[in-house]
Amino acid sequence: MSDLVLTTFDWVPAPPRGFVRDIRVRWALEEAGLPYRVESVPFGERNAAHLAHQPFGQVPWLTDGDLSLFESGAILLHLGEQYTALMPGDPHARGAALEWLFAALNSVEMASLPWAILKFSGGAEDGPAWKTLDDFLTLRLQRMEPVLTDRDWLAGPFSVADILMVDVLRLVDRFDGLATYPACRDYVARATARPAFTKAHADQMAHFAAAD
Ligand SMILES: N[C@@H](CCC(=O)N[C@@H](CS)C(=O)NCC(=O)O)C(=O)O
Repeated sequence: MSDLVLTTFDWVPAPPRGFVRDIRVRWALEEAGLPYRVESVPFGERNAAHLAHQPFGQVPWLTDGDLSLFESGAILLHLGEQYTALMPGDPHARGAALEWLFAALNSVEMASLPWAILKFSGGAEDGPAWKTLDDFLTLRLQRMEPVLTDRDWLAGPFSVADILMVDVLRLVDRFDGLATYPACRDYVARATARPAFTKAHADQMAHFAAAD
């Protein structure tokens, strides 16, 4: 195992705290019991060194020895490939974890993020654009609900697919968007009760609070 260093912002305003995507990486590292360090880049300035690691000037990225990886999905896939606590070894379960990892990022987050951004910004929720976004998310949640009714975790055992799907869904839950989807809500509650999530969340909150 190499030296693992997770980089996030030095500070963010209060609203996104607890939801900054470094939590996905923290959570995975905690689930696998891997030691890691956290480093910070300025929130207020995206310099060339930052862009060299994350070309969009975003966070997080993870360095694993001399390997530097951006995109939370790629980072979790990288960790999942090495640790069975994060990705099952059985080929069928592993295939399911891969499917759901991409489904979380490409099918559900694609619908949930524009919806959540509008909620965050306090944007108008009565115009045609809002209805389009709300309907798009509804289609995804209506499909997730029966999936999560008959299983605890997406791929059998808990995996990185759950970390990503839960992180995507809990942002919807933050704005009460899961009110009519009890299986989705229970799934988020079940996952966020895990000690690894609790620690990851507390550590992220403490990290940003330390810079206030
Ligand atoms: N697809 C990227 C998204 C990363 C992302 O949106 N990061 C946010 C923090 S949660 C960020 O850096 N926002 C600042 C910005 O976009 O300038 C991932 O999953 O890693």
